[in-house]
Amino acid sequence: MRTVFSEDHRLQDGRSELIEGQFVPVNEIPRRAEIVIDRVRATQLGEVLPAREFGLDPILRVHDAGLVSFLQTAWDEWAATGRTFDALPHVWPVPGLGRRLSESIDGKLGYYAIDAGTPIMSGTWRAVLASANVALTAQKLVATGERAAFALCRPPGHHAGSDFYGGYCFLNNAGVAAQAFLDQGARRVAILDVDYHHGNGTQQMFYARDDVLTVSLHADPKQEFPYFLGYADEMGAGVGEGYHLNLPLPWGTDWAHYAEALEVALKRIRQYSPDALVISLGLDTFEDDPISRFKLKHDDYFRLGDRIAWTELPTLFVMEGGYAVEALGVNTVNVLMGFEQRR
Ligand code: OKP
Ligand code: ZN
Repeated sequence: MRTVFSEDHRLQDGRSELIEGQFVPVNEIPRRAEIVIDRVRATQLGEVLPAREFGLDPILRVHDAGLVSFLQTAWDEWAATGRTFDALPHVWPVPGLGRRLSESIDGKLGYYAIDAGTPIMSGTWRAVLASANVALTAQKLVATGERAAFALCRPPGHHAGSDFYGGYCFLNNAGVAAQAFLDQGARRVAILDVDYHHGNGTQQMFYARDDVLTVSLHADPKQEFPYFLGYADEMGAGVGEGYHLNLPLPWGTDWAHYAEALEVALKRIRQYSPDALVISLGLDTFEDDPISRFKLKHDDYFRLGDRIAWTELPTLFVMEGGYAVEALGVNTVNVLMGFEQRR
């Protein structure tokens, strides 16, 4: 299959993130994308194409205009205060204490961000826009007849919702692509999120809709980020009731247990009979991932790709997480090779 990639991802290059009370060097580093594109080339997965430009319209189909304009100007507003280091929030609205949009950049950061792990710097917006354009370029390949394509997006997207960002994500690349399929004539689209973390942005974005089925396998939020959403009893709202499926799994989950939940997910997707399938492809389920606690091995990723192919759907793979950086190229391409029955 073909891969879409943009060098502009390098403009997102944060210094530190807040995890468990400490500032640590960011996990979501430029090298992640470099190691994946190197592996794509070394294995001759297929042609590598640059991203095309789509403007803001397809983004604004699923994101709030306020969030988008905030992301465009946040760095300049931050730098105007004289700060030369990455922008992070330090105070948040909680229910019962108001949620005014302050004119202060610090107020705006807390208003739109869900965590202090997602730094904004001078190149963030360009990297974020390029990542969405990577997804949209690959989406077009699938919409115009290719069985599958790989959007090598960075930064990732599944924690970004219609009007919030965080969890290393700014715009929801998979969500933008899913909406693009619908806008180009698809009647139904499914998103399957196999990242270790619950895709709270994706869930929020499509929760009250029945034209996008969202299914997620992830570490149980009672143990793991993002903590507040991703539980099994969240099944959609309004006309979207029954069109969201969470399959939370405990720390320590290995392939045998993962595969059982995957079959439940894939059967629900087949039953929905979508016109296209978008995979939020996170590889942080790997046994050596530094911030995660599942136990998948290199070869399990061939199996994952093979099971996804069983749906027989036009499939867009969208890169999400994965922080065992030296293994990330192998694990990512193993999924894509498994999908193509090449190994
Ligand atoms: C982004 B993606 C864990 C702290 C987690 C944020 C994780 C964001 C993951 N103790 N901090 O891979 O889903
Ligand atoms: Zn993740």
